[in-house]
Amino acid sequence: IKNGFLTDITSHPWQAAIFVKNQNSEGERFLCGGVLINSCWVLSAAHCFPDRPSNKDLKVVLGRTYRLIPGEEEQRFSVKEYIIHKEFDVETFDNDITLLQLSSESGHCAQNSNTVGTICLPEANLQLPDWTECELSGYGKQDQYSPYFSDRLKEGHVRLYPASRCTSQHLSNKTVTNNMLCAGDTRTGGNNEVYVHDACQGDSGGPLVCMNDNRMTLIGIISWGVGCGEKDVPGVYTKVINYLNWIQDNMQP
Ligand code: 4AZ
Repeated sequence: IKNGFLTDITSHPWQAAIFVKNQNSEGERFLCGGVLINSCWVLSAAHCFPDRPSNKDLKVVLGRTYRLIPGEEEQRFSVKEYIIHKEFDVETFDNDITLLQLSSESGHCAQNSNTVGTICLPEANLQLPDWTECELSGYGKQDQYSPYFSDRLKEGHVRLYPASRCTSQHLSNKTVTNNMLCAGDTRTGGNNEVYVHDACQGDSGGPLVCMNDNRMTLIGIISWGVGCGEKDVPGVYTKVINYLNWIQDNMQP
């Protein structure tokens, strides 16, 4: 997250951290964010898995505030299977969505606690007003040019852009499809002293969450952008509402 605030997992208990085993060596590296949608399933982005790692090489951690430091109440899982959307387009990032099924030696999936909880999916007809304020979270870079991911979970505050302001014209001529939505920090200051909140590399797969009917609801999955936190350039998110059937059909117990 560029700008934004350091936060605690207790404020974003649906946030997942996905790790992958290093090739030809010990240890694991941080891969992407994810979001817990029910006790056994995490949503993430398809572009997080370009090398199609074996399920056995993936780990999902819930309940962790510091990216690399085990939380006292964290829950660690293996991945039983993961399902990349069959129409994911590596060129445009259309259909940038993946489901991961959690498994553990105990046979249990995630258990609700102060640090672990599910996010609500939207109802099929949900249409939030343009400029609704929402939040994103992640362990990604704090600057486009930083070589490092954040040591600690951060959150950012952004507003939903109207579709008319979410076109390739607004995003360096990159393809924007109807499966994408834009959100950005609309504050203006007349100069560059405005600290624009935005997602950045490593936040991908994590949540864009908006309040609806007093429930925090998953509206987007962090997907791509042009730079991080540039004034008037929104981040691009997978439009979760377009995938409710895909999620239900692929999430078999
Ligand atoms: C990335 O590289 C990425 N500013 C994700 C989101 C944004 C930029 C980059 C949005 O995963």
